[in-house]
Amino acid sequence: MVVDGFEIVDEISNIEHGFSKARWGRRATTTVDCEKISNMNDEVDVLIVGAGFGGMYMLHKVRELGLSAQVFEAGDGVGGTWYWNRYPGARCDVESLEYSYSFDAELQQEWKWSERYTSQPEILEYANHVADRFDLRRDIEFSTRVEHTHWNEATNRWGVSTDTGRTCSAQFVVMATGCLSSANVPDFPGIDDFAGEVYHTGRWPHEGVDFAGKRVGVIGTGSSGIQSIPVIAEQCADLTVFQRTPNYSIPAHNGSIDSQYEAEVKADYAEFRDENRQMNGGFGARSGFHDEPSIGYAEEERRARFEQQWQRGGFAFMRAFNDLMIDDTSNATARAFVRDKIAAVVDDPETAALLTPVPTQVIGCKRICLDTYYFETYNHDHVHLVDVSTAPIETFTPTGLRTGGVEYDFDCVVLATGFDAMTGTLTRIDIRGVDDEALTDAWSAGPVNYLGLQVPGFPNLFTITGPGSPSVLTNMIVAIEHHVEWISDCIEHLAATGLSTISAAPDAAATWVDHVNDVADMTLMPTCNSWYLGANIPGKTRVFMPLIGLPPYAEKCTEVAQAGYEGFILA
Ligand code: NA7
Repeated sequence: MVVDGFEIVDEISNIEHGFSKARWGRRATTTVDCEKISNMNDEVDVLIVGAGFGGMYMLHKVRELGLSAQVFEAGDGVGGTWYWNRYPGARCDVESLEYSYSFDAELQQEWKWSERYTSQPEILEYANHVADRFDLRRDIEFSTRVEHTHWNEATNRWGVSTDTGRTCSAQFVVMATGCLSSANVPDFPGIDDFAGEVYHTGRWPHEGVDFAGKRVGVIGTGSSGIQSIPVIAEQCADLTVFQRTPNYSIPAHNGSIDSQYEAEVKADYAEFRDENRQMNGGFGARSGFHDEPSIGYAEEERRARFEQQWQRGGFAFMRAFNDLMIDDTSNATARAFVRDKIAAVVDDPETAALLTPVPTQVIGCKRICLDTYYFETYNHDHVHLVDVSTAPIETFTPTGLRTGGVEYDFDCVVLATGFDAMTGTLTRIDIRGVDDEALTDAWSAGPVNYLGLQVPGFPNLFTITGPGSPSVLTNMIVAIEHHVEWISDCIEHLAATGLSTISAAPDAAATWVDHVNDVADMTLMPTCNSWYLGANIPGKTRVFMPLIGLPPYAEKCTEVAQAGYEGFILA
């Protein structure tokens, strides 16, 4: 029986399931299946949303605490980001010996990566290995998307319902929903009329896509576009790339893993992990970081240093000097170097000019891309570049799309258009806290939070790598491990002290959001329209969401806990 939410409030408020009458009453437009609601009898200590790297480790830690846990995962397997982003060329931009769990010494010793920068299939294999090794699957319900998460003040518990009808009541909810998990599909007119195939890089079909003999359009030149374009170009008959903003990209110089280096790291993995945790982004301690400003270096010396880091590949380039993200003059020297590299690689000067960011575009302001023959790809005759910066895509047509008055025909179009980052997945769930406040209302002026871990008015709800924490500016697994361990210590503390709830104090959260933006303002990071600011989503409040600087952040979190969870309200 499906009825409107208003009509069933009395019925369901009598059921022990963690939802209050008032909460459902407010969701006047929601339809609820009564049979499913009446089956809501699962009770756990901790409900975890998402079975990516955050959710998997959280589950493991909750079990270690001796508590019960349930994970709901929308996909039919573990891996999160690496489950969904199966586009050709998908690869991690952090080196594999660093982009892996450190919490288990044996796990990190036994797993063998094949490449310096691991491909998506291998990371997914690793995620599955972890799930098997720690017997995680028995507490994960796959193909189950959480739709509602409501706080019940009477019981001090969360009620969670899903699209399958499976429901659960929990003392704690941990949102391990990932930072880049809600695909941004721009509202292109006519897209439904296009007769060909449309794929988003973040929702790639499991069976893959056969590009052989096809005319392909790719929209977007962020990391996903830059990784996939060279691979798609190898497979298809004709490729047209629609670029709104050119991007800086550094060659990854990927290859088989250097076995000597691997042996060195594994000989003292714990020390290697510690060194990386001391880095601003939690990675790259051994990538030639030069802890000096570029000021004072002669042009030739500076270029030699950039060249050395360019040859190392990847993010190492931005480690050439320590002031590249705080001093525009210094940053300008780095971007001039990359501009020259693009000009040297791309044969056609007009294409090279289009692919080159304008001189004022700060390098590193948007997350820098790592590529394998990206710029070289444009030297192939069957690869074309269309600038849509001044003439946006007007409309899709039944046979392709139109921009600048020109029609382009395709068999398929790839949207490499990114994500509603950091907040998108959370705000798409109907999350309601104290007084039935919706998270979307609490975050109408940006994601108010304390330490990126909690939102005022949403007790016992934690966000792993949430906005306000270093998250996407770090090696995500380092940030995830830090958060999971902090959250499990916190839950343990509550149990040990006989307390049942913790929630962020509003004043602490307000101060924290200011702090995150003050820190960002000391750098060049807020100078462009990046997804860190929410600037890629029309209408999204422009607030710098991640906190720059992992080591001071981790110290702050420790201090807060040691001071009896200062800034939180414990009850
Ligand atoms: P990104 O980095 O957000 O890139 C999205 C790209 O799509 C970017 O080039 C956008 O141009 C472009 N885009 C978005 N909307 C449109 C429209 N309407 N028309 C034309 N072009 C558009 O997402 P990715 O998936 O590549 O990477 C996300 C992160 O994943 C990355 O930073 C790594 O951390 C891993 P814009 O630059 O906004 O002008």
